[in-house]
Amino acid sequence: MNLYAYTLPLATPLRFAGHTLNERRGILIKLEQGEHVGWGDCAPLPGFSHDSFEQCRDALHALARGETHPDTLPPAARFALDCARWQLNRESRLSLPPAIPLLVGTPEQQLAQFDALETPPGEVKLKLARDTVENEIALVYALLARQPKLRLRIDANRGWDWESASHFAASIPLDSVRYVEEPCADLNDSLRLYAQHRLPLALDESTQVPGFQYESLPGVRALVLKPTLIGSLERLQQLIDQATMDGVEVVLSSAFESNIGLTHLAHLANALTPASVPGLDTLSALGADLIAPNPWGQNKPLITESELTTL
Ligand code: OSB
Ligand code: MG
Repeated sequence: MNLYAYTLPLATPLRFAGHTLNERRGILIKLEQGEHVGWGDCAPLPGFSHDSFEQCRDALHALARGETHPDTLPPAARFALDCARWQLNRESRLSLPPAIPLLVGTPEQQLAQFDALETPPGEVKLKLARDTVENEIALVYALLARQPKLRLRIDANRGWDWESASHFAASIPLDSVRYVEEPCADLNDSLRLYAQHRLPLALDESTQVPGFQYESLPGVRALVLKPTLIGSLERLQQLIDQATMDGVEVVLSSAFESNIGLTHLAHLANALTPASVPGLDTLSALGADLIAPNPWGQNKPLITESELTTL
């Protein structure tokens, strides 16, 4: 096993829960077995992940020295190891899943990003609960005026209080909403949005609390699962099985991994959640590719293996 540290420039800074990121740091794992090579990307996201770069680095060093078991790795490190092993054992061509454009920033910026899309998408993901509710309701209507059949995945990242969320839910056409991810800080408030307004819900942050167990909740249409935050692919598969058996969709989602991690996520979505379209529109934020050009055709400078720092 070889370990490399990488740092990728960000086109614009990323902000999560008070953290401002000006660059994206991560670790690449390289496994070799005969002719076969498997790469894995360990990229915990500061402000969102519960594990850190340093924790993952120390745990992977301990693993390389044979001092620890994969089961004890932090999630991002375990995800990288499992992907590298997965790639070692199967070399397959990637068919790219359809894109769900991720709109970010102020309502004006999100609208401008939508207008700049080359092909009008059937579905987009909006990041809301960042501006006034009135401005965000206006954004929804502006998008629907441009494309009446547009379906919305909305992510509030727990940013609304009950009054704001409730006002939002009562003011928009609900048949345009596929789901709202984590509207309120309190899960009971989110569940109440379905009970009172029939707002369809999705869970993201709620699935990342340590010891999370799948349970059936009225109004929850989807689990948005980020393999970088879950870690073990076996555990990911278990959650997918439990949700699917309960009629709840699983949408795999990225967290600004490098092209290496994001390519694994596309493979995983094809293999594990073939009936749903994953949310992977995070590559354009990153200023370079690692090891090989990304399969999305985004043109970026390439950082080769020999240019990476051995960890
Ligand atoms: O909350 O879903 C989130 C990316 C990084 C951190 C958190 C989130 C995201 C995304 C990824 O929204 C894109 C997607 O899910 O479509
Ligand atoms: Mg989310």
